[in-house]
Amino acid sequence: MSTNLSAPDGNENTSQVIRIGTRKSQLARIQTDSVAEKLKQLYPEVTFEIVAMSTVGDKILDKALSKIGEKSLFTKELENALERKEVDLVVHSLKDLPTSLPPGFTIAAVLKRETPYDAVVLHPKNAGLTLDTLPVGSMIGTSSLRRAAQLKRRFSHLEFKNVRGNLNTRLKKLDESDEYSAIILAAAGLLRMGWENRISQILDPEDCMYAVGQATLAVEARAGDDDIMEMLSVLNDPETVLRCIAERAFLRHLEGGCSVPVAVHSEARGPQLSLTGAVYSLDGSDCVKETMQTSIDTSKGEDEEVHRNASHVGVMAPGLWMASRDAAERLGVDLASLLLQRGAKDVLTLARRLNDAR
Ligand code: DPM
Repeated sequence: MSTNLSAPDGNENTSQVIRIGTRKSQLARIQTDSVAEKLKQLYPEVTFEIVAMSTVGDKILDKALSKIGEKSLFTKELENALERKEVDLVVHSLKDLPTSLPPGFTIAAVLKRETPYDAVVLHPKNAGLTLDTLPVGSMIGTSSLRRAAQLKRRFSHLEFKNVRGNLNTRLKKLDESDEYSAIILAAAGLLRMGWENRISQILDPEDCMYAVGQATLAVEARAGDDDIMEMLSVLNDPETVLRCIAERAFLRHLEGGCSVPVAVHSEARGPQLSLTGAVYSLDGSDCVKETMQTSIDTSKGEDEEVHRNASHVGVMAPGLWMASRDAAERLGVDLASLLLQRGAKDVLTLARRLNDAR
C-alpha cells in the first residue's frame, strides 16, 4: 500500500500555493489580477495568492522618472521579495523592466500586447479639441522624455511640463487644477483602468512612437525555478515575444533606458518582423530613425533541450523556435548599430547630459 500523503482534512490534492507579487497601485493590481485569473483557469488545482508592496517609484513622487536615475525603480523591492521566496512570480509592465535583469531573474512570460499607442487625455474644459487645435502655449503634462521630444517636434505650439504619480493621481491633477491642458498616457493603462471614455485622441505612430515593451505585461520569476517557468510559458504570445525581444535588444544596444528619448514601432506580418526605432534630442529638433526587417516563424516550435533555458534580453520563451528568437534579437542589435552609425550616439549623449543638468 502506498503512503498516505493526504492532508489532515482529507483533501488529496494538498494545494500548492503560488504567491504573486505586485505593486500597490490600482493599475498594477488590475494587471496582476488579470494574470492571476488566467493562471487560475489554466491551473484550477493551484491556489494563487497576491502579495502587494510599494516600490521606490511609488514612493518618490516629486521627481521626474528620468531624474531619479535608478533603472529598477519599480522592480527592485519585488525582486528582493522573489529572492527571499516571499513571492514566486511578479507581474510587471514590460516597459518598466530594465533590458538587463539582475542575475537570478528572468522574464518567464510575455503576454499578448494590447494597443501600444499613447493617448491624449484632455482637461474637461478642452473637450472636442486635439493636440493640433489646442491654443498656442497650452501646457501638456508628461514626464516621458520620449513623448515630450516627439510631440515638441510635431506640435511646436505646445508647452510641456512634468507630471508624476500613478494614473489616479495624474487624472486628478489634470481635472482639479488649471495647470495642464492635457496629459499624455499609454492607452493600454487607461483601457485597463476602464477609463476609455477619457481617451480623446490616440496618437498615430507618425506623431508619437511608443516605448520599448509598452502595453505588454510580463511575468518575472527566479531563473532556476523550472516548475514555475514551465507553468508560465503557456502565457507567452509568440508575436509579442518576438517583437519585444527585438525592441529590448534595440534599447539595450543603444544603452538607452528611461532617461533618454528612444521610441519604437514593431510589426509581425506573417513571416516578417519589422522594427522601426528612433532617438530624439530633448527638444525634438534632432531625430535619427530607421526601419529594418527580418524573417521569423511564430508557430510554436519544440526546440532541442539545450535551447530551453536560453535567454534573449532577459526573456525565456522555450516554446518558440530558437532561430526566431535569435533573429529578433539580431534585428534589434542591427537596427541600433545602424542608428549609432547615423549619429544616434551624439544625440543620446547630449540628451543625457542636458537631462542630468536640469
Ligand atoms: C516608463 C515610462 C513611463 C512609464 C517612459 C515612457 C511613462 C512616464 C510618464 C518607462 N514607464 O513611456 O516614455 O508618462 O511620465 C508606465 C505606464 C504603464 C507602464 C503608464 C504610462 C502602463 C502601460 C503599459 C510608466 N509603465 O505610460 O502612461 O503597460 O505599457
